[in-house]
Amino acid sequence: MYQLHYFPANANAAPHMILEEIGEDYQLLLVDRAVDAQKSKEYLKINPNGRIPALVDGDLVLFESAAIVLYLADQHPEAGLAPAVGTTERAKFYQWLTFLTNSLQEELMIWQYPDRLAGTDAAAVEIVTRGAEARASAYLDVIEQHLKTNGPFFLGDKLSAADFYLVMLSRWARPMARPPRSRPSIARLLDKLTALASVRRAYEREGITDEIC
Ligand SMILES: N[C@@H](CCC(=O)N[C@@H](CS)C(=O)NCC(=O)O)C(=O)O
Repeated sequence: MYQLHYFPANANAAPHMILEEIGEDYQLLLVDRAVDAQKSKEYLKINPNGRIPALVDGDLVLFESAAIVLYLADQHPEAGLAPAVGTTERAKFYQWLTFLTNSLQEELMIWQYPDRLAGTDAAAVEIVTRGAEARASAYLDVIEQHLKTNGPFFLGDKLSAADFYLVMLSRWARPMARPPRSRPSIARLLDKLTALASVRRAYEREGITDEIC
């Protein structure tokens, strides 16, 4: 049975929604950030980066949420969450999922934890925070433009794992001056996704009871 190491609404949320969408049995294992369990000796054996999430599938131990999402989508082609390998649709799917994890997610992490780059210098923290928010906002504008022309989902009419990934990041980005939902085509995608039982169940099982994003 799959085991997903998680903390509520952390980077496990996208893999978790995918697990729910697939409908396979899985076990949730809390990594309690309140006591820095992600840095414990035991957890570092699972993810040497001390970061959440990690997926265990028998002998396979995987970290990086996008890699977990891709793995699950490929293991369960019947769920139809990723286009067939070798197609142009698959290439576009790689593009958007990589853009989400590599560009938007990274900028949001800097925005949320500016001190990790700027240290204790308040002025530097302010500069890093503002810069990261501006860059994340520009990435969201690119997504909005794409969804406006080609939506409602990243791959047009076809739901894919990339759409679930945007839900996870949109929750994190809610406190931005221009939150993701202020963009109409992103809001349309988020409305469709948060209406799915799989998405609601994943957050509920993590103990999230407020509006998802
Ligand atoms: N790129 C990684 C990022 C993972 C990550 O940074 N997770 C955060 C929670 S959202 C974490 O574990 N933070 C704890 C820490 O940095 O100590 C992924 O997508 O899996």
